[in-house]
Amino acid sequence: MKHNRKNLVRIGAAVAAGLGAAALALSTTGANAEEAAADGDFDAQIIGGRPAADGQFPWTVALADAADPSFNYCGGQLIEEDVVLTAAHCTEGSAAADVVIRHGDTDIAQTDVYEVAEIVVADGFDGATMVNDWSLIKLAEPITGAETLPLADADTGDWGTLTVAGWGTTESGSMSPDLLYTDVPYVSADDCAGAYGAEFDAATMICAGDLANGGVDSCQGDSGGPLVSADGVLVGIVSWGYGCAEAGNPGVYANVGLLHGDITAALATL
Ligand code: 4AZ
Repeated sequence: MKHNRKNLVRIGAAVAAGLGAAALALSTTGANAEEAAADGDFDAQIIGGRPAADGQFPWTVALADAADPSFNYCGGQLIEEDVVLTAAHCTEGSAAADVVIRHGDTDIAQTDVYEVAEIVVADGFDGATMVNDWSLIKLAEPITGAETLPLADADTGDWGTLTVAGWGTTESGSMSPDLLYTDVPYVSADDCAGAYGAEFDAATMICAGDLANGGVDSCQGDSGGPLVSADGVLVGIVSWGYGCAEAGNPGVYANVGLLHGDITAALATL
């Protein structure tokens, strides 16, 4: 499966156009399921994941359609009691009134629904290249007492084993009702450039996955969600990749350590 990134962009556009769940289902089962099955790696899809325990990812949220809050299409994380950090491609083209935030349980059906006051998409976000793939969502009211996730404030190089979580596509080819997570090894910028050439932008992106074997990865619907280090800081935001969990095609994430200054500057304007 080569251009999962196009599916992802198409979903963003569908959501923005208010097409909702039907468009997502079509796109996911169409391109992704068929191509993954053809690749013979369909059961590799949070892919390689396990159900999260209560309280394991307490700052995790989902973005959902305000017109149909049962339709969640991206992940995100609380970085303040009233601010979510997610992927720009998850919010581009959406007005605050189009989006709600779901939080408070690993079972998506049990999460509470929160209204959005404002969306700020990263300056310099490019939906064709996924450069600067981050945005901030200010909630209408804080989720008082909610845990927040600290941001990496520098790219320290080798992060070792990282963890990614989300309600996105699983081996069944559909979104997971339960929050899943998996461990993904850090992939160096050199190795990621080897995999993706100039499509990997070392100034704004970071990669993770089992480069040699595949089998563990984020996938469609996990976008915007967290890539966290063993010591509990946000290292990356789920962004794109060719396929999901394929050997040689690691997951690509917005590089929070490198984007930290831009993110905190935008945060100060909310
Ligand atoms: C997506 O389409 C997507 N394997 C997210 C993550 C990855 C690929 C695609 C990484 O939202």
